[in-house]
Amino acid sequence: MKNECLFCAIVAREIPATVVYETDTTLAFRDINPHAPTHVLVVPKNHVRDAGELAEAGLADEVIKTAKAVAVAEGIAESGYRLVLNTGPDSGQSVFHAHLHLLGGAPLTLQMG
Ligand code: D5M
Repeated sequence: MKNECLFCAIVAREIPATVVYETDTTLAFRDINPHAPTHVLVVPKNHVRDAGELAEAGLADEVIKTAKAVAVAEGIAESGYRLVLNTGPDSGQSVFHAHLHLLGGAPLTLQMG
Protein backbone atom coordinates (compact mmCIF):
# COMPACT_ATOMS: atom_id res chain seq x y z
CA MET A 1 0.00 0.00 0.00
CA LYS A 2 1.23 3.51 -0.82
CA ASN A 3 0.00 5.06 2.42
CA GLU A 4 1.87 4.08 5.55
CA CYS A 5 -1.22 4.96 7.60
CA LEU A 6 -3.84 2.18 7.59
CA PHE A 7 -6.84 4.51 7.60
CA CYS A 8 -5.30 6.80 4.95
CA ALA A 9 -4.99 3.63 2.83
CA ILE A 10 -8.69 2.85 3.42
CA VAL A 11 -9.64 6.43 2.51
CA ALA A 12 -7.56 6.10 -0.69
CA ARG A 13 -9.24 2.73 -1.41
CA GLU A 14 -5.83 1.06 -1.43
CA ILE A 15 -7.10 -1.57 0.99
CA PRO A 16 -10.69 -2.79 1.24
CA ALA A 17 -13.21 -1.79 3.88
CA THR A 18 -16.98 -1.97 4.16
CA VAL A 19 -17.82 1.68 3.61
CA VAL A 20 -21.27 2.65 4.88
CA TYR A 21 -21.25 6.45 4.47
CA GLU A 22 -19.11 9.17 2.96
CA THR A 23 -18.98 12.95 2.85
CA ASP A 24 -16.49 15.32 1.25
CA THR A 25 -14.36 15.26 4.40
CA THR A 26 -15.23 12.00 6.21
CA LEU A 27 -15.51 8.27 5.59
CA ALA A 28 -17.44 5.72 7.68
CA PHE A 29 -16.67 1.99 7.50
CA ARG A 30 -17.37 -1.09 9.60
CA ASP A 31 -14.84 -2.00 12.30
CA ILE A 32 -13.02 -5.21 11.39
CA ASN A 33 -13.35 -6.43 15.02
CA PRO A 34 -16.84 -5.35 16.07
CA HIS A 35 -17.75 -4.93 19.76
CA ALA A 36 -21.47 -4.31 19.09
CA PRO A 37 -24.02 -5.25 16.41
CA THR A 38 -23.28 -1.87 14.83
CA HIS A 39 -19.63 -0.87 15.15
CA VAL A 40 -18.60 1.73 12.59
CA LEU A 41 -15.49 3.91 12.51
CA VAL A 42 -15.80 7.48 11.25
CA VAL A 43 -12.55 9.04 10.09
CA PRO A 44 -11.58 12.39 8.63
CA LYS A 45 -10.23 11.93 5.11
CA ASN A 46 -7.29 14.18 5.95
CA HIS A 47 -4.74 12.61 8.25
CA VAL A 48 -4.89 13.87 11.82
CA ARG A 49 -3.44 11.86 14.66
CA ASP A 50 -6.02 12.02 17.41
CA ALA A 51 -9.04 13.78 18.90
CA GLY A 52 -7.09 16.92 19.79
CA GLU A 53 -5.77 17.35 16.26
CA LEU A 54 -9.25 16.55 14.92
CA ALA A 55 -10.70 19.47 16.88
CA GLU A 56 -7.81 21.78 15.97
CA ALA A 57 -8.39 20.98 12.29
CA GLY A 58 -12.08 21.95 12.64
CA LEU A 59 -13.21 18.45 11.64
CA ALA A 60 -14.82 17.24 14.88
CA ASP A 61 -18.29 18.58 13.99
CA GLU A 62 -18.28 16.88 10.61
CA VAL A 63 -17.15 13.56 12.07
CA ILE A 64 -19.94 13.65 14.67
CA LYS A 65 -22.51 14.65 12.04
CA THR A 66 -21.42 11.69 9.92
CA ALA A 67 -21.80 9.40 12.94
CA LYS A 68 -25.36 10.69 13.42
CA ALA A 69 -26.15 10.04 9.75
CA VAL A 70 -24.79 6.49 10.07
CA ALA A 71 -26.86 5.92 13.23
CA VAL A 72 -29.98 7.03 11.35
CA ALA A 73 -29.13 4.81 8.37
CA GLU A 74 -28.49 1.83 10.69
CA GLY A 75 -31.82 2.40 12.48
CA ILE A 76 -30.22 2.97 15.90
CA ALA A 77 -30.63 6.75 16.27
CA GLU A 78 -33.65 6.33 18.56
CA SER A 79 -32.50 3.32 20.59
CA GLY A 80 -29.17 5.02 21.25
CA TYR A 81 -25.51 4.59 20.56
CA ARG A 82 -22.09 5.35 22.01
CA LEU A 83 -19.38 7.52 20.44
CA VAL A 84 -15.79 6.90 21.54
CA LEU A 85 -12.56 8.66 20.59
CA ASN A 86 -9.63 6.73 22.03
CA THR A 87 -6.76 9.19 22.31
CA GLY A 88 -3.19 8.12 23.01
CA PRO A 89 -1.62 4.85 24.15
CA ASP A 90 -3.24 4.64 27.61
CA SER A 91 -6.70 4.81 26.01
CA GLY A 92 -5.92 1.81 23.83
CA GLN A 93 -5.66 3.87 20.62
CA SER A 94 -3.97 1.49 18.20
CA VAL A 95 -4.40 3.33 14.89
CA PHE A 96 -2.96 6.84 14.98
CA HIS A 97 -5.36 8.35 12.46
CA ALA A 98 -8.23 9.85 14.47
CA HIS A 99 -11.35 7.67 14.36
CA LEU A 100 -14.69 7.93 16.12
CA HIS A 101 -16.15 4.58 17.19
CA LEU A 102 -19.94 4.39 16.75
CA LEU A 103 -21.35 1.49 18.75
CA GLY A 104 -24.96 0.44 19.09
CA GLY A 105 -27.66 -2.00 18.16
CA ALA A 106 -27.89 -3.53 21.66
CA PRO A 107 -27.60 -2.36 25.27
CA LEU A 108 -23.92 -1.54 25.82
CA THR A 109 -21.74 -2.34 28.80
CA LEU A 110 -19.05 0.11 29.86
CA GLN A 111 -16.27 -2.24 28.75
CA MET A 112 -14.76 -1.42 25.37
CA GLY A 113 -13.02 -4.68 24.74
O1 D5M B 1 -9.38 1.29 17.36
C1 D5M B 1 -8.85 0.86 16.15
C2 D5M B 1 -9.94 0.04 15.53
O2 D5M B 1 -9.62 -0.16 14.16
C3 D5M B 1 -10.09 -1.35 16.13
O3 D5M B 1 -11.40 -1.44 16.73
C4 D5M B 1 -9.98 -2.31 14.96
C5 D5M B 1 -10.15 -1.40 13.78
N1 D5M B 1 -9.45 -1.82 12.56
C6 D5M B 1 -8.15 -2.16 12.44
N2 D5M B 1 -7.88 -2.45 11.17
C7 D5M B 1 -9.03 -2.29 10.46
C8 D5M B 1 -9.39 -2.45 9.10
N3 D5M B 1 -8.52 -2.82 8.16
N4 D5M B 1 -10.68 -2.20 8.75
C9 D5M B 1 -11.60 -1.83 9.68
N5 D5M B 1 -11.30 -1.65 10.99
C10 D5M B 1 -10.04 -1.88 11.37
P1 D5M B 1 -8.51 2.01 18.50
O4 D5M B 1 -9.44 3.03 19.07
O5 D5M B 1 -7.29 2.61 17.82
O6 D5M B 1 -8.16 0.92 19.45
